[in-house]
Amino acid sequence: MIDLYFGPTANGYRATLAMEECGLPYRLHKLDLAKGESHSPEYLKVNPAGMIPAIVDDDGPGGKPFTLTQSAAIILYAAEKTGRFMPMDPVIRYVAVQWLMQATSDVAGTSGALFRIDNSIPDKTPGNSEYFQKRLVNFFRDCDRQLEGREFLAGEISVADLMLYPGFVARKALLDSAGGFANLQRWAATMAARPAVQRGMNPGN
Ligand SMILES: N[C@@H](CCC(=O)N[C@@H](CS)C(=O)NCC(=O)O)C(=O)O
Repeated sequence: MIDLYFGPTANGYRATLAMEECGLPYRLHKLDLAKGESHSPEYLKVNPAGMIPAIVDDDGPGGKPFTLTQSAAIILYAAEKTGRFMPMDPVIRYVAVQWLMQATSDVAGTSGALFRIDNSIPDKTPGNSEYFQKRLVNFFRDCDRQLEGREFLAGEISVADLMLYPGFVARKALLDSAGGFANLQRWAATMAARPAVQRGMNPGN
């Protein structure tokens, strides 16, 4: 059984999506990030960085308990543990890895920076939020281009789609107002129709 430490953010949903899509049984531990629960002494024993998501698999590699953090690492772990979402063809596999990295470093990294600028940073310099919004929209345009003529980022569904989808949902309003994104919107509708995605985006219900 996997213990999953979660908060209702894109990174949290990436982990629940991975568990649901891979069919891995898990116990959900909801942390209230606003109350600082990810910095409690008990949780810091799980992830000393004080962030969600994290998993503790009591049947990890070699049958031993294993703790893992970072949403992309959790997606890869779930995929490899179950033999799903990592395409077998070496070319398709590395296309999936490329778009997993794009969703992680470009999309999630910029979305996280934008969240900090809008909500946390004490210096409210005008133009900073718009700068990161434009940058984020451009990264989503790269995804939209990749999805032209493809059902999923690597052609077949993969770890890359699991990483990108919660980021898309979190920034849907921004993308709707920017306009365009026909391929990305069609892909998102396909993802949203998957029962495991629906469970992953609404965990514990
Ligand atoms: N790169 C990490 C980012 C994790 C992260 O930023 N977690 C946030 C919520 S989305 C968090 O736990 N923040 C609590 C804090 O910083 O106090 C991942 O992909 O898992």
